[in-house]
Amino acid sequence: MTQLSQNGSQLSDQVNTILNLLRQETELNPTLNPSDVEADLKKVIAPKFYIVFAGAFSAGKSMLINALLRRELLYTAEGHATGTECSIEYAEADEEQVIITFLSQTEILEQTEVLCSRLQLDPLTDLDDTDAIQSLQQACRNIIEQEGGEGRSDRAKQAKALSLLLAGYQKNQERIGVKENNTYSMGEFNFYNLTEAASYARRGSNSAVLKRLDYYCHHPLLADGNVIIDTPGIDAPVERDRALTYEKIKDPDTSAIVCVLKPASAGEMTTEETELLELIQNNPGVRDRVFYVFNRIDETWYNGQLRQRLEQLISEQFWDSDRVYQTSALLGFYGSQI
Ligand SMILES: Nc1nc2c(ncn2[C@@H]2O[C@H](COP(=O)(O)OP(=O)(O)OP(=O)(O)O)[C@@H](O)[C@H]2O)c(=O)[nH]1
Ligand SMILES: [Mg+2]
Repeated sequence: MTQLSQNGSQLSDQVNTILNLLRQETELNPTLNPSDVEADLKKVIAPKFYIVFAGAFSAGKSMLINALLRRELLYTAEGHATGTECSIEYAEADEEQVIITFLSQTEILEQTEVLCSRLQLDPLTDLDDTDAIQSLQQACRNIIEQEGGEGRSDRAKQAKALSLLLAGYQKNQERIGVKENNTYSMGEFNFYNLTEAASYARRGSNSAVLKRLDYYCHHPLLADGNVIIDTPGIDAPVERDRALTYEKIKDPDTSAIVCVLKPASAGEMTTEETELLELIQNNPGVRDRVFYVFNRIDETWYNGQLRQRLEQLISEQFWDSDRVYQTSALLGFYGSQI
């Protein structure tokens, strides 16, 4: 390990010397971009292994991560819980931290535009126009009422998403940059620990205006460059969430995907889960890096019918995979706390 880091620091010194020379003599190689070289160098001397947890809402992605880290870090709840991408990297025990990144005003306006056009509402042109925001909020309430509740139809879900986005902007206005993605440390929020930040970012109006959360957490599992990525459910009410997970799955930097599935609790795959599996199975670059985790297995212990349906599903659809696991994140987590 010492030998490796010595070699790494020598390599880094040498590459930086060459980069400095190149910066002085730009004519030598005008096509070389020093920041690309620096990024490549970082990958060589301190490689990161990105492990993405993906799946439907309430499958137990966040609970499984909490169980693995043996602490109550991420926010978990029935219903849609995780509202934004969370990455978890290693930190020394006294250097734990969370960095919270906000969307910019431009990105928020783009999202309101998309939602207004789907809902056939007049678009918002200025985020500081409080009258226009109030009338949009009223329009959202009317749509949700007409549709019979928040989760009753796509239209109601979109109205809810728009309403949360507008409320999130008004609540966090002073933190949001015009074009920049402003970042804040947990100290700037007066959070005492990582869990308080996780709770602030749970799905709701705050998460609607967040771009990502970066946790720096002390746990041996994260040492040596392992980075865990928690994602919102692929069937979350905000469409950008599914796009985000799909992008992560296709990203060549992703080392492994933990696909957390919930048929043990639901009895069958949802449409979104089937789509996710098809995406993975039709993509040979990804297929070999996937682990299928059937979570909530405890729910089948006292329900013979659920047990039978799960066994049938696994034997029919996953017979050719040797990376199928059955687990209970809930029991794993509580077990770790004893
Ligand atoms: N019975 C049982 N409940 C579980 C298990 N794992 C998670 N849960 C519960 O299921 C609910 C959802 O868990 P989460 O970890 O928030 O699920 P998620 O996949 O992160 O959901 P989103 O963040 O909404 O995408 C929580 O109330 C958990 O306590 C399990 O193995 N068994
Ligand atoms: Mg979650």
